[in-house]
Amino acid sequence: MVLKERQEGVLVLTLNRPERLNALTGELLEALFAALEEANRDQGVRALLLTGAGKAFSAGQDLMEFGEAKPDYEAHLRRYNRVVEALSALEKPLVVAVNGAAAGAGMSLALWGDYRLAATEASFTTAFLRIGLVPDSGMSFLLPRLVGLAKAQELLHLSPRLSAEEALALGLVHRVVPGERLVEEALRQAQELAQGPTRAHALTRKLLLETYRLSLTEALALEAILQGEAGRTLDHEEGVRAFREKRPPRFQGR
Ligand code: T3D
Repeated sequence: MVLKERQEGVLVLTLNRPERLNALTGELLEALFAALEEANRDQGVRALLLTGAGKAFSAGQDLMEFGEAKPDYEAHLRRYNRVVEALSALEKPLVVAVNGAAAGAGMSLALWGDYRLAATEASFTTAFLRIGLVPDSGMSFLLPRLVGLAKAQELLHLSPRLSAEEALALGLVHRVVPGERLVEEALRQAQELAQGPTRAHALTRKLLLETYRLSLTEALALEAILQGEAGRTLDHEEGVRAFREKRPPRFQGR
């Protein structure tokens, strides 16, 4: 369901239900959650790359999963929320490579990347309201922050299907590359991040997510606390030493 492959300090996670456009099932979500938890614990993993197998990134919830039965949405959403909490609490930088369609919760997952690349042929649609649901998996939290309230209203209420270039123009992704180069480029980016000051990346993720709900005074206080933590890392010492010695830093992720 989720392929795991180590490429030096990068853990590549591939959603692997290509015959169903990597639509999300309870089983796939459990596998993704376990992989994220394991990656967080593994000191050797210093960056993650998330992508999809086949022609889609993910079509969101598998609408065939429950057959004719009406799912217990609240219970099912707990599985989603565990994954989203794990993504937001990830202590390593996350690169997402959107290889094809990203819809509904599949699009939500993509937005959790710290650096998001899309293949030229990728597309994005919020999809939720088209089937009478509300946005989930953190979409209501992230989307207005990424694109502003007015655009989020349009993308949710009208649910257009955006091309990769349109997604780039809105800031939903950072870069668009030809499909045949997507994974190579995403891996190169993830490997660069994996050579970085891992703790400072983790603390920066935390700051960017938390400061939205804080006042300026609270944000400054949090910056000071986390700067204290970053300042105690060996990577900070190494960064300053390398600057003074006019050489590239060799960060150890500690
Ligand atoms: O707790 C809960 O359950 C609530 C949680 C909700 C989270 C959500 O994610 S809600 C949103 C669910 N997703 C959608 O509504 C997206 C539906 N799919 C689409 O909009 C489009 O299929 C795509 C934009 C993803 C891709 O379009 P395209 O043109 O590339 O492919 P297609 O022809 O529409 O689909 C190809 C096949 O995949 C087709 O099956 P067939 O006819 O070849 O047998 C289609 O039915 C199937 N498929 C597409 N999306 C899903 C799916 N099968 C199951 N679940 C899907 N989500």
